[in-house]
This record gives sequence, C-alpha cells and structure tokens, in this order.
Amino acid sequence: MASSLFGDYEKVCGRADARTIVLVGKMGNGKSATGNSLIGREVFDSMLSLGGVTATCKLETTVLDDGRILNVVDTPGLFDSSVEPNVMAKEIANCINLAKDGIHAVLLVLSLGSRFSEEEASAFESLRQIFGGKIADYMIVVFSHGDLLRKNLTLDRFLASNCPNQLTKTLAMCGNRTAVFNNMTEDEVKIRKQREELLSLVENVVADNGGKPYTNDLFQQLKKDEIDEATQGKSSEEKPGGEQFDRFVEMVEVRLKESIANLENMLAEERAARAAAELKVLEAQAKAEHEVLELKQRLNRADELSKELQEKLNHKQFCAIM
Ligand SMILES: Nc1nc2c(ncn2[C@@H]2O[C@H](COP(=O)(O)OP(=O)(O)O)[C@@H](O)[C@H]2O)c(=O)[nH]1
Ligand SMILES: [Mg+2]
Repeated sequence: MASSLFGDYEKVCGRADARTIVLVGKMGNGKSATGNSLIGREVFDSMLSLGGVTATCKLETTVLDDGRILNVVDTPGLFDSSVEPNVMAKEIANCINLAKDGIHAVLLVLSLGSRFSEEEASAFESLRQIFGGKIADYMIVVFSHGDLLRKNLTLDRFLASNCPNQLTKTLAMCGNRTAVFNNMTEDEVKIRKQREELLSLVENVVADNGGKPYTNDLFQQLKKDEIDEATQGKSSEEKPGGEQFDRFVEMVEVRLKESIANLENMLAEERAARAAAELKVLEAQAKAEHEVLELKQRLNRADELSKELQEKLNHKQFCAIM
C-alpha cells in the first residue's frame, strides 16, 4: 500500500475485521453525542457551546471488547441547506478521505426530540445522489434522545403517532433498520446494550452487502491520486490541502452541484405534477358540478312537462265530462 499521512490509520483500518462507520444528519441531531457513546469516551465535541460544534469531519478509533477495531467518523451537518456548496464539497471530500478504505455503515442520526423536516428528506436525497442509491443499503437510522421514550413507549409506538410520510419513505429506503440511543444515560448496562444492538445491526449490514464496505468512484479516485503521488515520489503529507486534494474537492463540488440541480429539477417536477393533479381535480369538480346542474335543469324541465301534460289531461277529461 502507498505510504500515507494516515500511517496509523492504515494500521488499524486495513484490518479485515475493522469497521468504519460514518455519522450523518442535521446539525444538532446528536451525531457527536452518539459518536461519543459508540467510542465510549468524550472524543467528539457535542454541542455544549456554539464553539464546540463539529466544524469538520473527525475520525476516532476504539478497540471493542472482542478486540475488533471500530472507526467512527463524525461529520458536521454535511447537507444542511445553510452550508455553501464549496464548504460542503470540502467536508464530503474530507469524510471520504477519512473513510477511504470504505464505509461499513452510515448512521443517519435523527432526534426523537424534533420533527423530521423537508430539509432532512432533501439532505437524504442529496446523500443518495452524491454517493449513489446503493448507499441506502448501508444505512441505519439512529434515533438519539432515546431518554424521551418512557416505559411502554417503544420506538414503534412512538413512530405510529409521529411519523410523517417523508420519514416513512426514508426509513423504508434504509431497509427499516433502526436503533435508539440515549446519549445521556449513565447506566453502564444500558450504554453497553444500545452499543451492542447497534453494532449487531452494523454486522447485519456488512453481511447483507457481502462483507464489502461501501465505496464508489470518488473513493477510487482518491486512492488513485494517492498511488500517483507515491509513484511520483511526492510526500503524501501534501494532502489534504495539497493540489491533488484540491482537485478532488473540485470533483466533489461538480458532483454536488449536479446533485443540487437534479434535486431542484425533481422538486420542480414534483411541484408541477402536484399542480397538474390539483388542476385535474378542479376540472373534474367543475365538470361534475356542471353535470349536476344540467341534470337538475333537465329534471325541472321534465317536471314542468309532466305538469303541463297533467294539466292538459285534466283539461281533456273535464271537457269530455262536460
Ligand atoms: N437528552 C438528550 N440529549 C441529547 C442526546 N443526544 C444528544 N443530545 C443533546 O443534543 C444536543 C446536540 O447534540 P450534538 O451531539 O452536538 O449534535 P450534532 O450537531 O448532531 O453533533 C446537545 O446538547 C446534546 O447534549 C440524547 O440522547 N438525549
Ligand atoms: Mg457534532
């Protein structure tokens, strides 16, 4: 393997039984806190103060009880609409760089304390567009703020009354793989149980994907750049921040802009389809109203005719008697 600035990283990540998971989701949903629960130490800045918010992707590693290595990549709100595309592209590139041997599972962190928004649905769509639809096969939805679930209130029951359509769709796309995390508990048994449950879901994801971590052409490009640099005898310490890495960021930015344009088109198409459907309903309503009116008029006319007829009949009978 090429020499790398992530020498230590390769020592741990190159192992076949090492697992790399990436936390994504809107800022404030509890990614860093969940990352800390998984690592078992306060390694990621959870939002204690504004200055403590994760501004850039960060990799932390731990050795699990059974000796396996767990790599956790925490990200800022990668697809938050408030983030400029160039900043977003840089972070996505950083994230790929940290998980360059592939991602075993992506944890989409949502909060049980806040409603799933349109923005989150769009962010999920952006993620699928950048990484490809296959990424959904690697996704697990983790609900933080598990402390909001009291006795008798299971996640299923909670979702039965708090699951907007968009969330139902997102969960289905993620194979309905869900986990709940209470990042505030100090109960060691609970901490261990929720971690083990999640790691067993990760193992299911790994098995369902034939043991192969997720990568795509972007990951391959990054590896190729690294090999090119090594064969040219350049120090890979130039990256990130080096020219080659900047080019990689540009490539991600192009992909990102394409995905934003696609998303806008999709939304515009959806809006146009909705408007056309509404127009059809209005037209059908107007037609139905018109038909009812016509029917009423015909009925009135028939009523009048029958009255006239009756009157004529009565008149004839009267004349006959006379
Ligand atoms: N009560 C409770 N608060 C949580 C939980 N997880 C995260 N938080 C809080 O939610 C806020 C945002 O968490 P943070 O990890 O910084 O979110 P991030 O921006 O997605 O990384 C912080 O104030 C956390 O302390 C949880 O499970 N329960
Ligand atoms: Mg954070």
